[in-house]
Amino acid sequence: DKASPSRVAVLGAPIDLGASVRGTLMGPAALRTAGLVPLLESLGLDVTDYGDVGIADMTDLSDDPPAKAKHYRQIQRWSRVLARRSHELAHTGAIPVFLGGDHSLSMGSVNGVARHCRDVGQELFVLWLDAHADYNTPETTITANMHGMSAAFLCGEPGLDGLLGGDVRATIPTEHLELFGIRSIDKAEKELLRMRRISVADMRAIDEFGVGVLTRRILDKVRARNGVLHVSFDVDFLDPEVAPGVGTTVPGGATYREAHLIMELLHDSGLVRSVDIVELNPFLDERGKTARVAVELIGSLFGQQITDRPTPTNAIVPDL
Ligand code: EXY
Ligand code: MN
Ligand code: MN
Ligand code: MN
Repeated sequence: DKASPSRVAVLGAPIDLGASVRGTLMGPAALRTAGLVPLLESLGLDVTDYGDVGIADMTDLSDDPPAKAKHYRQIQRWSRVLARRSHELAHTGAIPVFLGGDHSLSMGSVNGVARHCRDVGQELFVLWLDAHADYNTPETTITANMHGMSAAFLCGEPGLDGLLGGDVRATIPTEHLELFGIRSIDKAEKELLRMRRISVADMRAIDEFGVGVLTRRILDKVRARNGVLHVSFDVDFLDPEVAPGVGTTVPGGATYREAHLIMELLHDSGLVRSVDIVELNPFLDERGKTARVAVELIGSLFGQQITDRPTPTNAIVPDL
C-alpha cells in the first residue's frame, strides 16, 4: 500500500463546552502526559507539537445563534480558529493530529482538512469511530449539545450555516462519512441518517461481521476513489470497561483488541492523512487508564506492531 507522510503535527484543542459534562478541556494535557509525542517519535516519525490553540484573540461574529445550540458563540470561535489552523497544517504535508477536547472540535478540524483536499483535488473520506452518530442538527437535537452535531455539520446539514462566518465551509459528501461502532442514536437523528443513506457500522454489524471485514470494506471504498482518510476517534467508541474516562459512556463498545485491529489495518492502508482524538475526560478517568489506552491506540494507528505481518488481502465485504 501507499506510504504515509512521515511528519506529524500535534495540535491541542482544550474545549469542553460542546458537551454537557465539563472536563475534556484537560484532554490534550493528559494525552501528552501519557506519552503521545515520544511514542510517535519512537516509531520514527518527525513530530512537531504546536501546543494548544486558544480562542481569546477571536472577535465574535454577529449572526443569530440557533435556538438549540448551547454555547454557540464559544464553539463558533473554536470552529473558526481550528478550521484555519487545520487547513494550514494539512498544507504542510504533515499528518495533523488534533487532541481534544469534546467532539465539537471536528467541525473545525475536519473542515480545514476537507478544504485542503478540495484545493488539491483529492477525495476525503471520514471514519467516525464513536458510540454516537453525532448527526443531530439544532432542529433534531434533544440536548442542544453541539458535540452531538459535528458529523451533521460536516455533511452540510442545515442549522449551523453561520458557524464559520465568511470562511470556507468545505462539506463532506454523505457517501464519504463512515460511522463505526455506533450504539446510541436519537430517534430523529436515526431518521435523518436513514434519509441520507449514511453508512452505519453499528455494534450489531461489528458482532456479526467483525471489525476486520468492516474496516477493509471502508478502505476498499477509499482506495477505489483514490481518496484519503480522516479518522475521528471518539474514545467513547471503546467499551466503558476499557475507557472509563468519558462523559458519555455507553455499554457494549469496542474491545481493546478490536480497537487495536482497526488501527493496525488503518496504518497498513497508508490512507490516513489526519486524526482527531476526542472526548477523553481526565476528570473522570481512573489513574490515567483511558489516556494511556488512547495513546496506545494512536501508536497502532501510526505503525506500532507486534510482528511485521502484512494485512491479508482476501476479505468478504458486506454491504451496509
Ligand atoms: N445524541 C446525543 C446528543 O445529541 O446529545 C448524545 C451525543 C453525544 C456525543 C458524543 C460525543 O459523541
Ligand atoms: Mn462523538
Ligand atoms: Mn488550501
Ligand atoms: Mn460519542
